[in-house]
Amino acid sequence: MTAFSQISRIAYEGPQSENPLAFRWYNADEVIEGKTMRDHLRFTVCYWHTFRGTGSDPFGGGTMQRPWDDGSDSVANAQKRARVAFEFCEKLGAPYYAFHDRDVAPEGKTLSETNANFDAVADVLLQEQQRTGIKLLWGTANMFSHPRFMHGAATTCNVEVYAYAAAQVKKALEVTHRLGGENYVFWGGREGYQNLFNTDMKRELDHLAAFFHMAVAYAEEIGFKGQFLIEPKPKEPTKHQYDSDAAACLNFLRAYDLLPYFKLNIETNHATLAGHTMMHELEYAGMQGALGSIDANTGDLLLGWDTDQFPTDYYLTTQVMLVLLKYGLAPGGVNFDAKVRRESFEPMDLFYAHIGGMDAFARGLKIAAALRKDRALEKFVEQRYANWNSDLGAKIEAGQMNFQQLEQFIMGKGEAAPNGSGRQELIENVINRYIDKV
Ligand code: XUL
Ligand code: CO
Repeated sequence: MTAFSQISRIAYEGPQSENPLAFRWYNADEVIEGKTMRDHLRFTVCYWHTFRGTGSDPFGGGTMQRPWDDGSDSVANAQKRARVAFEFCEKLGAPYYAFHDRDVAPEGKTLSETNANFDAVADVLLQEQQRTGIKLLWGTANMFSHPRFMHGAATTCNVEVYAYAAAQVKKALEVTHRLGGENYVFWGGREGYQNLFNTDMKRELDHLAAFFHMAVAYAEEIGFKGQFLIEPKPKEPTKHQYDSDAAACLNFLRAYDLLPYFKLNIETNHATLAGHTMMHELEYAGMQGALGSIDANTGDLLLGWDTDQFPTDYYLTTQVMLVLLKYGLAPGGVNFDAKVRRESFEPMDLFYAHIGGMDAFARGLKIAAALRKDRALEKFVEQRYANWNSDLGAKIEAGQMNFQQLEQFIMGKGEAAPNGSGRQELIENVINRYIDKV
């Protein structure tokens, strides 16, 4: 297959390179904090945007030129597309890919026909994985595009749609397992509501939890050892999504005894739609041992929807990498859940987009590692909390103090010790200095 015959394997040429088809920062074998960039970043190409994105928007149809794709819903076309996808990942040097069941294979007239289509394309995916060594980061089921899911899938009011969704996830788990997928993702899709007047929220959440417990039980039954992930998102397509942010997801998982089986897949544009920074969402998940994987993209500050753009901002990637270095990422990865703009319709644009994203993350990794090496930020944090290292602080943190004892302490002093400066502006200057010097 030679869909990209004019392109050879993208090479690392260093920061001075002006070759648009070379990496300036992503040097897969370069070792940082004892691990190669390849192993830190675990870059993943997402099948849905990169190979199924058409460029359509609410105001107009598709624009993408994909000469290898005949536009039909045939299995043969899907198999050909799969081979092209692997040629792309191979030339890019991306070690992983990720898909929804319906991205890779067309739906048939019945679920069994659909499953047979999925198996026929999975045969090609497996062959291509074996040929190239490229691995599956995660699989997932698309339970939001088909009209049957208009009221949701695991939170639908229609019990037979719930059964359909269960059967779909069962199959997606089997195929993900067959392909050696390292994780399995649930993004809420239409799991949410538009209006509480017609919604039994408690019943829907109970159903969702039961669904996840069945998924965990089935994974155990078939021997799938991959990590389950939930991907928080607050808006789109429903007005209120149940998995709205990391805190809401962790609360749900804890309430329904699912915490031991799930981590989170945090996506930048979802974090910003929730009114958080990506760094906040990552830290919130990380501090609870629930940081699983990331969907790397970015939004647009002027647009309030999920624009899924490729991330190119070093400030953002530095923030992300600071948290990922702290908590680690494997078996997760950096999945480019991002799409080229509809005006960037040539196949070549797919390369430019991924090269830019990979370089931005590689440089963010280097900047974050330099900050950590010098303990440039830790120093400020340590200083800020220094008086918690006192006898008083140690006793409070050990749970040995009560309100009466604290009152007695502060009454004895009359006033609390003066505060120190937060030094925010100085810290921001320090970060810029590291961005300049790496
Ligand atoms: C939707 C989104 C999904 C998930 C997988 O906003 O991010 O593509 O990543 O279902
Ligand atoms: Co995503």
